[in-house]
Amino acid sequence: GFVGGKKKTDRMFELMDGFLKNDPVSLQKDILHHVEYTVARSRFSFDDFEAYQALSHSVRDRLIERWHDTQQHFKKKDPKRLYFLSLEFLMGRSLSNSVINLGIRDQCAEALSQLGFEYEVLAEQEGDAALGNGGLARLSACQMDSLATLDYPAWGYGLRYQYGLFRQIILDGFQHEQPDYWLNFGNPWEIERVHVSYPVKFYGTVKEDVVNGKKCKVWIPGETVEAVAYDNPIPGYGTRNTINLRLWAAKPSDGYDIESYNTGDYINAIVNRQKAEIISNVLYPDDRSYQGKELRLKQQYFFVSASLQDIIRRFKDVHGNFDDFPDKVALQLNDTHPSISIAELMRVLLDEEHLGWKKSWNIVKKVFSFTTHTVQPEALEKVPVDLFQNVLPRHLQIIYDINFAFMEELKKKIGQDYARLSRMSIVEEGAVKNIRVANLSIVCSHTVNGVSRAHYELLKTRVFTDFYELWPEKFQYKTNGVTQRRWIVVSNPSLCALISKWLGTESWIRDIDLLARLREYASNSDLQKEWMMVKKINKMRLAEYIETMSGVKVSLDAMFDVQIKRIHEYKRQLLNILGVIHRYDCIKNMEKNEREKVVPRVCIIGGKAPPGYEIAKKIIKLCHAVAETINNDNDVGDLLKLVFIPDYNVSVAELVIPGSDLSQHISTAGHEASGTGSMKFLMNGCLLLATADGSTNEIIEEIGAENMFIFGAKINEVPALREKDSTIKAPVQFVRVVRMVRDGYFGFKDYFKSLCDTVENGKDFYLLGSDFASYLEAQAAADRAYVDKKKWNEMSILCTASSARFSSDRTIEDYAEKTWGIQPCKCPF
Ligand code: OAK
Repeated sequence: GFVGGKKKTDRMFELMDGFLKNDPVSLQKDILHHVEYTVARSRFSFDDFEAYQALSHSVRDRLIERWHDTQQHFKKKDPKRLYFLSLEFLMGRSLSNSVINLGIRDQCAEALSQLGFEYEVLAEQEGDAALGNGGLARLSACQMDSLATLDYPAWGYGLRYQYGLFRQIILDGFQHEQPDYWLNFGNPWEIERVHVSYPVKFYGTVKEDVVNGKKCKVWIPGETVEAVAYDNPIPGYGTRNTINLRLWAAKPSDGYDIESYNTGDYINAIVNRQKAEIISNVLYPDDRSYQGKELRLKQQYFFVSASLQDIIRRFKDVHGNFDDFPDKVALQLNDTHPSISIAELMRVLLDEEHLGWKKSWNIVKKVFSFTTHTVQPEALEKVPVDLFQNVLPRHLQIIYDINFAFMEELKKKIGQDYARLSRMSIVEEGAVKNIRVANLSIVCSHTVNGVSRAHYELLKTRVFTDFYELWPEKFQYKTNGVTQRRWIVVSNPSLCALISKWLGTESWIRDIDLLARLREYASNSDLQKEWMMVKKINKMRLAEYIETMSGVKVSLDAMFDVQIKRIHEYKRQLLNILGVIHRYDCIKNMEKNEREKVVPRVCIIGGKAPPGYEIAKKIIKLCHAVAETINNDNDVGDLLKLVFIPDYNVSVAELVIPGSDLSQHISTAGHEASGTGSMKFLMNGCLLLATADGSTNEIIEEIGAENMFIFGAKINEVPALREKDSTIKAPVQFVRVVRMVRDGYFGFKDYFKSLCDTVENGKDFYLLGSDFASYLEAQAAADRAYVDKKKWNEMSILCTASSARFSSDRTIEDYAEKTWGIQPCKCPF
């Protein structure tokens, strides 16, 4: 078209004046523009938070430009796309990450300083996006960063919870949960797409029908909720590519309940209609204990249905039929949570596209890949059939049909082995019939991935043995990784600068294998000096934080010993606390001259207990009770401190990890699928004290056992140890420290009784007693190593230098090649 004698597109380019510029002056102009017109404050008076908002909007504008270009480029090239379906994403803060990935951090800092603001202070204004629980959710966030950086044509899909993971406050040493109403102050990092919305249906009945002379099923749903898209741009580092994380929010559907409007009960009709929004209200905080809850099933189906409608629409925009679907679409199931998408895709192909069973099934089994994140059988989701029947009647039929075909096929292969058939069935028979979501996921996916080599072995030998024997070729593993962009560049700028200086390049930020070149300088005393300085700076930062949060003053000469993760019995925070009690007890019983040899320690624990998990909550209380005694004992002074860091989350991790000397990953062997915290500590030159669980064995291969403190029973030893009577195995020191707790040395005698019961009297399922002696030895070895500063520094440098294998870039490249079959699609600059 022509406007005013000019071609419209020419006029537009003229007006747009190219892309936004990133020099400090341009940034300043943009910031002031947003202060005035977006935040609506006067440019002569705005505070830190308003400056943060204005800066964020300026960064957002740049993200949007790249987002547009990337999506347009993908559209033009039409590559096979990866769709990453996850009910949880723990993104943390966006500003600090975006300015790093866009390469404009220094320019922003300079722009702000001339306006009288400090970049670091503004970055701290942002609250975390905590739309997830723990490991699985943060892994998704790291993987999105790698997908963008490596230019893969990928999309993330999830739910836009209004309440993220609860905030933890500690009153009197007890955990209390507070709602995380995180959208309160607006969210500049999302783009609301009011026109990208889909109806999602629930309930109702299924009828027989005839279409084109063929019998078929039609679902007549009873309720419709609208899913509205919120797009969260994910910028890659050192590339223009910016991918999308599309989160769905539930809104009332317009077709809702017209009847009640007509009956005159207008107010009630509105109230009822508004209830639709409940679906995306709140994240379930029960890290992996699954109870068949209707709302949870509705959340899963809601996000899956909207995502698939979106994906199919995008596919149909360019393709006339479904023949190419498996060549253009890879659907990744992040644990079993999105697995209802299998039945949903089948339903769409059968009931809406009328492709027939055979054709539909051939498509379905080629597009799904499934990654499991647990070894605990109780975490495997089971949905009661009654619940399914009520909420998703047509999907239940389809699952029955899939199961019938599977059982027939299986019988042909293994004969009438009914025990095995019933173990492998998707439908669990019994007093309450259940759908085994993991079985559904395995049967219908082309690939099942574990998250570490050890996890893969357990999947084969313990968790999914029957399936492994049937389809060994389906099973793979991709050892987890974390992104060095957030976990070094953003969270530890001084270390980042030091690494780049010694490597003579910043390329390691995209090409992590270059880190290995640091190894040759590990014993160089200049590097060691600078390395120690960086650690010192980060320890100061952490010490200040500890003092503000808990009032405890800690000595920088002490070894900072850290365990931060969700609180679970299997992760054995209790073992850590009992070890601290033992250390305290030893110090108390020492002669003066012996005390001089003690290596001072600051023991730091942080993490949230699932709200309904009594024992986990008691562990938190015990930590506070013990800390109270130790920290107020002048006789002990700086030799030992214990601090609990409240409300552990992604941004707390960014502060704590760089300032740690030693970190603990001490799960009972065979229980941690992988563990990713250890990888973040490793990258930051923090030594590990760990059991041979999850990915630790692979870490040992890279770092060398001589540079770590490994202890405890091995995975294969655990079953036999459980058989024995644990009271016989527990050493006297263990009996003594548990006694102290039981006898009320730290108060709250009655309250701690049930906690002590979990590790005494022949119970001790997680083997704290039998691992205690070797745990103390590993701790003593860490003390000895810490005294030799030169050696310690060398070990620390080697940790960082050998961490390349644990970058999520490596994980994602593995997935792209071996599981998804996708190629990079780089948007030109
Ligand atoms: C959460 C809910 C259900 C099932 C598993 C989880 C979860 O967070 N699992 C964790 O996933 C991480 C990423 O793969 C692993 O590193 C942890 O070992 C695992 O516990």
